[in-house]
Amino acid sequence: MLNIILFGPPGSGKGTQSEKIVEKFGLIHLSTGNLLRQEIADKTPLGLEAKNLMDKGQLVPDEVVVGMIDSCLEKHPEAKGFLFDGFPRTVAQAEALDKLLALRKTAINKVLALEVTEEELVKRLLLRGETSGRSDDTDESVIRKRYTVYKNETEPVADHYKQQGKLEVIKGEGSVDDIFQALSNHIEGELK
Ligand code: B4P
Repeated sequence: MLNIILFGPPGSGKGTQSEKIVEKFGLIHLSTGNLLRQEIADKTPLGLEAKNLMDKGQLVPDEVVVGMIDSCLEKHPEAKGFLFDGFPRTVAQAEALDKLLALRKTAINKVLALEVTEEELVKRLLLRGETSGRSDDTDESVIRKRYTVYKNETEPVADHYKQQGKLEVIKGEGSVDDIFQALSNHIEGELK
């Protein structure tokens, strides 16, 4: 099995690159952001709780997203591997993921971290907000709040996997194709 985490701040290109990676390598795409937006679109109680937090740039509680990931893993017992996008976002989520994978006799192979400056992230997300209809992309103060949450709560996840010798940092600025090539090279390295 090949399990990859695509890591990086909001707007770093995780969603963009994930689509290309899953197509090339035949992995199952698990994006907690997409799963939560689906709950919101379906107007479930979980979706209503999530929307309130997401609109403020805050994280959804760990147990909620871990539960979503657990049931997705359960649905794909024959998967060749998974691409985790936007998850884990806290050290507690990373520890829970490591346990969920260990129960299935597998583990994370690599964490590919996209590095992008704060100014570039804000620019990209405001631009996306003009057309995406995402309420968390239209207000600059919410975007900056998401970046602060990333620095405080999510960045320590990189250290968690660095200690396991699994972290690779990749420049997330430049053309989508060049970044995809760099990510693909790392994934191919895992297949050898
Ligand atoms: P996500 O859906 O994960 O949102 P994101 O981080 O904003 O998106 P992403 O990083 O994938 O966007 P992309 O770069 O592709 O999360 C949204 C919210 O959900 C969170 O704030 C949180 O509230 C909640 N949530 C999600 N997961 C959670 C978890 N595990 N725990 C708790 N809460 C959770 O795209 C950005 C823009 O950049 C696009 O317009 C794209 O076209 C552009 N772009 C991409 N690559 C580019 C490049 N190379 N050059 C120029 N522009 C580029």
